[in-house]
Amino acid sequence: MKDGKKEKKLLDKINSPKDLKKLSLDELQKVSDELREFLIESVSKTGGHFGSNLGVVELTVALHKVFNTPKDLIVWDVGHQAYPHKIITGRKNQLHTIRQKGGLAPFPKKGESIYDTFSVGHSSTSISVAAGLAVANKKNNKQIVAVIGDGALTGGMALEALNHAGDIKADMLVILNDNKMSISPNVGGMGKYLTRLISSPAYLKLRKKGNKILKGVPVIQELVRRAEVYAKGMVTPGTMFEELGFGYYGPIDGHDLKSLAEVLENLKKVKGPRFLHIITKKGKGYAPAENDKLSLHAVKPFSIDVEEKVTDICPKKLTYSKVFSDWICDKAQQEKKLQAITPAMGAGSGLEEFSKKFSSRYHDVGIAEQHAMTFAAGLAAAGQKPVVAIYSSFLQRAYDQLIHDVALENLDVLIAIDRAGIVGADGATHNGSFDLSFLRCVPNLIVMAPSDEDECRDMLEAGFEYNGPAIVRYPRGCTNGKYQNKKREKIEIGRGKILRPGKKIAILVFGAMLERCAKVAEELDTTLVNMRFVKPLDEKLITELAKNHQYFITVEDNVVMGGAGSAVNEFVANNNLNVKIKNIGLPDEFLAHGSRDEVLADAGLSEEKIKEVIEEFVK
Ligand SMILES: Cc1ncc(C[n+]2csc(CCOP(=O)(O)OP(=O)(O)O)c2C)c(N)n1
Repeated sequence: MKDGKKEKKLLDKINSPKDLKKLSLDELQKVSDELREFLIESVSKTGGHFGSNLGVVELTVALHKVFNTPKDLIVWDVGHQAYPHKIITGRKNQLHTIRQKGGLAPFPKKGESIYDTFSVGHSSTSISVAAGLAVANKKNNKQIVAVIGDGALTGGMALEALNHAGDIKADMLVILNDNKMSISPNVGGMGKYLTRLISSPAYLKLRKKGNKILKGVPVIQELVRRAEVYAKGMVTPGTMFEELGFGYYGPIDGHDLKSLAEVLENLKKVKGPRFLHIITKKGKGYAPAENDKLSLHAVKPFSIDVEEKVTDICPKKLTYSKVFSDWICDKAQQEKKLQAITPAMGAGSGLEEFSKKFSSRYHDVGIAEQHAMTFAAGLAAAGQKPVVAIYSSFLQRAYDQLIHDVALENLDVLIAIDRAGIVGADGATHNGSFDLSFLRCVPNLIVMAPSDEDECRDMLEAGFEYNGPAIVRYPRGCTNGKYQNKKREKIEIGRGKILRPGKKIAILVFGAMLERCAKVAEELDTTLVNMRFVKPLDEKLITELAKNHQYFITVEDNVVMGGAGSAVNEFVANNNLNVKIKNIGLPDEFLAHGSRDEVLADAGLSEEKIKEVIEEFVK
């Protein structure tokens, strides 16, 4: 405070990266500190991604100081760490709207800002995108930078891209932000390799010499010398990246702003594929996030002063993930061949307890959905009983593996799909809007959609006992709150259930929209059917219903195109059944972020909208 007035913050004067250019390194350090403070304050009120953003504050400031954005192109991998980037690129005053309806997108989004080079959300894409941009940069007048985490580097795509970009000598810089964490601690040989790089005596020796790079004189000669040294294979650090065709630099401290700025400035002058390894701390600057990196990867609103953990998002009800967690722990007790697989989403998928109780049968394979699926196929081929826990939108990555390696061989794999349908705040990249469409056309699969938690558990059981590939797809978040550990029901494969008899109209519901449809059915006095199976479809039930109903209304939280309702349409048309059909489901568009209920309502899946559509249709 000066003269009783609040001192004006430097950060308040940063409305675009241009404003950073005029500042000294000391001032930039001050901007970083203020940015971190602002971030903590803002995310504590809104919730959102947290630890990763705290970890890249200095890197983001240095990048925008050194590079000439938006002409130079920065591609963020996943993009969950792009809040500081949003703040510096003119969106500070909107940060409080992030992830909310009409507010800033959860990840970089092309239409949102000229500084957002590419829309992201899914992992391990940045090096491919950057390679494409580099090849297209014919005038060679732009700097292209990909920023990728050590978690994202475990994704196959990232490695495929390194392999290619090095080979074609793409003029680009890859910055590896190594914090030893994915959402959970990072897994696998790549992480161990990176650790070895940092701690090897050869590296430590080289680092002393390499300090010259930081001093910058004579920069180019030094870099050329190092490149020659590497080329001759005389030093080990960086070997893998060097072998792939990248000049490897680092590791350096990613919180040391001055060094970062100098190294980036120097690397700007080097041509070809460059790989800079920086070391950061996830959660940097907020002790609870530093200490509990997993829980504070993404947060609900919280009180800054209280060291609280992220509590269950459904305090009074269970989440579907918890239902899965309970089921799989119970089942693993009885069934020793059960093996659980997650592509880096153990906590989110409800496998934390399993990982502690059955560690030898728990497989976090890294951010590697394709491998997760085919690894499960291998286990099943050897007589094990694999359960792949996967988010709907990430399953998109493993589609060929599901078809070619699991379904074609009719292997006994249970796929538990979490976050099916609308996810809410994570938005379009994370919505599980397509799974029913892309799954129901695959031979040998059975596809179940539970309408509540009891059914979810019973279906998991049925899918596990079924001898072949089985899918159970359930939504994000809270269940209906009825889980009573009631007597378990044996789910009959391919059979739906009439829940309420009515007149003229039958509402055929697939999955989580059942509860809202039950109210509509009551109000309009319609028949209500819990279809349970998208595949095999209960054709017998549909044939029976067609005899005494004029109208079918199908409801699902999947795109209408090719979805569960389409399966009913096909059956009705092919069998010349005398009913008129209306399909209610998600529209043919990418639905933006908002709360789950807001997005569902906008898509026409609120009780009111469903009722309105039915009334209009049967008028
Ligand atoms: C294809 C895909 N799988 C899983 C995820 C979920 N996910 C988001 S961030 C993240 C961890 C990324 O770790 P890292 O790249 O090391 O970044 P950090 O969070 O440590 O900064 C994961 C698994 C995703 N976004 N995309």
